[in-house]
This record gives sequence, C-alpha cells and structure tokens, in this order.
Amino acid sequence: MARCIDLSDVQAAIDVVERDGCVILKGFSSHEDVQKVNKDAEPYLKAIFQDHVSKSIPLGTARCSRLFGRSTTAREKWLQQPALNAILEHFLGTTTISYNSDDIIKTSPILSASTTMDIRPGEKAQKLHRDDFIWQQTHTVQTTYKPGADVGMGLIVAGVDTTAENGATRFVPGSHLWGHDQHPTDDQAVPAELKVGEAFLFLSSTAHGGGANSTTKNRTAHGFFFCRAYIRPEENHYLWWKEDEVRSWSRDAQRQAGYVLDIPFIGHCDEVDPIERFRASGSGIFPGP
Ligand SMILES: O=C(O)CCC(=O)C(=O)O
Ligand SMILES: [Fe+2]
Repeated sequence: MARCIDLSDVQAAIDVVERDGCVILKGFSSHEDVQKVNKDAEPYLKAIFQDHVSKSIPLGTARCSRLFGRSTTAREKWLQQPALNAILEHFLGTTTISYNSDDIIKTSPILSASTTMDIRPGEKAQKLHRDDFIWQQTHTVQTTYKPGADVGMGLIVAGVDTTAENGATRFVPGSHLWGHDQHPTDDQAVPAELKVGEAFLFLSSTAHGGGANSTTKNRTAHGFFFCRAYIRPEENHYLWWKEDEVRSWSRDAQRQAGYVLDIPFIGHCDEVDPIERFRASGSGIFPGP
C-alpha cells in the first residue's frame, strides 16, 4: 500500500514522495466537497470515442475533461490549498540564475490537464505507464531521488472509496528511480486505495495505471496533472488569436503554432485533434457546454 500522510504535514509528504514516488494525502477534502465535484463532472461524463487519441486509456473509462473550468470547488478549493501547492512547488517549481545577470528566475507549476476518470464495471486494467512519456522524458537510474528530476506530477482525488476490486490506481513503489529501460510488470504494482476525502499524489516518473473494475459500481476519481511552467511556448497564441484568424491559416501554419495533436496525445482538445475539434465546432475554439 501507499503510505498515508496528513496533507498538513508538507515535509513528511515530500519525504514519502521522494522515497516511494507517491503518497496518499489524508484530509484532502471534505465529503461534501467530493459530492459537489462529483456532481459538477456528472453531466459531462461520457464514454470516450472509439478513435480517441489517448490509446492508453481503456474505452470503458468515461471521462470529463476540462474539469478545472467545470468545477468551482475543484479549482478554487481543492487546488488552492497552500499545503498542496507547497508540495507541488517543491517538486515542480523551477529556480535558475539568469545567464547574463544575477537575476533569479523563478516559476511555479501550472495545470497540464484535469479530467474525471470514471472506470465502469467490467473494465480491464490500464497498462502501467509513466505519465511523463507524453513530454518525451527519459530517465537514468537514481539511487536516491534527485530534486529537479521530474517535470510533472499527478493528483487523483477519490470520488468514491477506491479499492483493488473497483479499480484503485495501481503504482510501482520506487519506480520513479528507474532508468528508461526498466519496464514495470503487473505483479510489481500495488493499489493506492483511497477513502473519500483522500487523494493520491505521484511523480510523473512513477509507473502507475488505473486498475480493473470487477465490481458493479463505477470507480469515480478526479485527476489533476501539473507540469513545470516552462513546458509551454513563450507567446500565449491560443488566447490571442481569434478562431476566424486561425481558420484562415494553412494547416502547416496551424501546426506550427501548436494546433496539433502530437503522438501519444499531447495538445489534444477533449481527446481529439484540436483542429478537428475546431472545425467541428463552428463557433469558438473550445466548443461544448
Ligand atoms: O484512473 C487512474 O487511476 C489513473 C489514470 C492515469 O494514469 C492517467 O490518466 O494517466
Ligand atoms: Fe497516468
């Protein structure tokens, strides 16, 4: 099992993550707030398309992407907790001294993705993976954790109690220290079982995956994924350009500006190529309710 630490004990949580690659945070949410977020996500939960791009997500997992915008409770309460942000800052904050002056350059982690993952009864287990493969990260073997080694972290908040039977996230303890050539096997994975109110926080280098659901009820969990702030272009094109302007560009130019879905699934828009989504919408780059 994963070690459990109270969210308020920031240093203890950091120590466990450095040692195991992950930690269960107790006291992350009230039961009432979990019910609120479950309700916020519910109308958007839908089975993902056959041609979905996130090939590693089994098809029997319904998702609600863009949860950050869809749930005030998740965005303004869960993710603004100082203790959570202190842990994220420890692992993903970046401080450098400028090359040509003594200026200190400091950035804090940003949200990379947020999605509810509702594993339906009968679903098989997700393949064990390291989330940072989407950023083409490779790793060399470490004996002890080197601060700075990771570019991302994941946070999975229980929407219901999660168990080995209903698909609790499985993880491989210590796999954040593995080299790129070491691959996890299912027998090395242990379930991070969560009670409602708890959350599972892990480095994006830690091998993990959603479990199989052999029960008759859904395994609802809300995932928030963070990355270092420099994992983005200098100009914020997506905010700046209007839909009609982008539509008028050549496909090559759209791709160059980042309107592209790269393999395995970086840059997607609701699990779809952004340009397909964009063309289908007719109004607004980010369509839908
Ligand atoms: O559903 C889970 O427990 C984990 C999902 C996951 O690993 C992912 O979406 O990358
Ligand atoms: Fe993952």
